[in-house]
Amino acid sequence: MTASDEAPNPGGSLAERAAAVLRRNDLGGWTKPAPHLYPHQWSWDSAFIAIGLARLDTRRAARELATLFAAQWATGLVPQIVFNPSAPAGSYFPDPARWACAELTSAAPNQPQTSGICQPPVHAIAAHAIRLVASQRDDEIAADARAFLRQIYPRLFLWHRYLATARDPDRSGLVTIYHPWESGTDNAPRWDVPLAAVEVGDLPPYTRRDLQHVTDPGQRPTDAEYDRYLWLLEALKRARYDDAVAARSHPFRIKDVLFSAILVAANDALLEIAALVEAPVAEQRQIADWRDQGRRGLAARRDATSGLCLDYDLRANATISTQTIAGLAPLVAGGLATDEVAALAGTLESPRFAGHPAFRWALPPSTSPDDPAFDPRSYWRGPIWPFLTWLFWWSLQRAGEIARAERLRLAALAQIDAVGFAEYIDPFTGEPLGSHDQSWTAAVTLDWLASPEDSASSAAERMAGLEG
Ligand code: 2M8
Repeated sequence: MTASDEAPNPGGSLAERAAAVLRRNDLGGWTKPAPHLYPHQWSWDSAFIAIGLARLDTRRAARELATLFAAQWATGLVPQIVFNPSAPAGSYFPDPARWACAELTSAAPNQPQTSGICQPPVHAIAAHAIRLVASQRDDEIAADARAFLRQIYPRLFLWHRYLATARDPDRSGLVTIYHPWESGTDNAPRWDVPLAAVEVGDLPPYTRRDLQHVTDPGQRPTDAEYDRYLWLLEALKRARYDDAVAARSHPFRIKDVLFSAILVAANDALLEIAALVEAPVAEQRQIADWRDQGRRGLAARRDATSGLCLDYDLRANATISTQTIAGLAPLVAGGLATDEVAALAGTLESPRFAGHPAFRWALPPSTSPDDPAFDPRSYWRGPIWPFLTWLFWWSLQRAGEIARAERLRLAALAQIDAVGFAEYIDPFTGEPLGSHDQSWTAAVTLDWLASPEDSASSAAERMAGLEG
């Protein structure tokens, strides 16, 4: 066990253990990502958590998203963190006082307090998943899910409009991020070069809180990275979180292909939701335009030599040439020709990613072992993240690659059964790293166990007694 806090070790089936993790991390209406390391509500964690919760209780899953969207900014931004006022003092940094959002912009809510950046928009995908599961339950549950979609749709539309406009003033189809934390893949090698170009000025002092929750600091970002993270935060504060100002002068401005691909897939989901709630036709057309523009933007970022889709550094006017899982982003966006799907899925399964001969399970690592910056134990620089495996499993299914998707699902379930609900995992040794009992790991496990590919009887057996 590398995490400093002992992992509880309850018995029971995998599904029971996964449900127990979500129950323990449930703070009433929302779920913390991990027992100690992350004591607040995180945006994209909650979306994946809702997908898993839907398998237990679709109303509770809907509430997870509704709680998050109650903190949406007037601009449409859905904040990366919604702060928990009851979190133990000093348990996480940066705290609300450091962000000072409501003091600096009227776009931020006074309550609840939030951070001033965002994360990938998985939410429409989650809302749509809730509806799908609910439609297989009784009439009352299905009706509640439809009511939830009617309530959340305008907020999702505002969120996507924010990303397609304020975060893409040139209408490139690609979203600009202002901070590695916005990508969700915080210390991935793709941010090394642009982060090195950020000159840290007079930084107010701070104490890292994340290191108290892991035994080995090597599993977390370095102090040099944290200084830059905090400096970028100060830069956003100086801009008063104004997108127009940040778009001109912020020292970290990247067209993030994975974020953008998730928005494309989320626009597909939002389009289905829009039809279900009978949204105005003009809005439905707008969503389809955003989606198509996104696909064109991603196609323009494909690198013929590596076959990967590459991020673009707007400040340096340069392509970021690294080999990470984000390079396979077009698979997530969908809408590809059959040969393009086959090429990307082939790369996913090749020794450059999941097919490395020394990997314990054939699962995609966050960074390719071929990248010079690959590190199998350091956070986003190599370890396997089960929720990301889920995203590629889901994408392969959407692309009709059922056999490949099934191979991923079975390997991922075998991995989680062996190591528990770890935040991330060393691809060679299978050692669980970061936090134990990570909520989104438990959530995707529940979804995998209940997915149609699980043989009807064993799925029913595993899920028996879990539904609320
Ligand atoms: C990690 O990021 C946070 C900052 O957002 C951190 O390191 O403190 C990332 O893995 C991110 O993707 C995730 O949403 C968050 C909570 O699980 O932790």
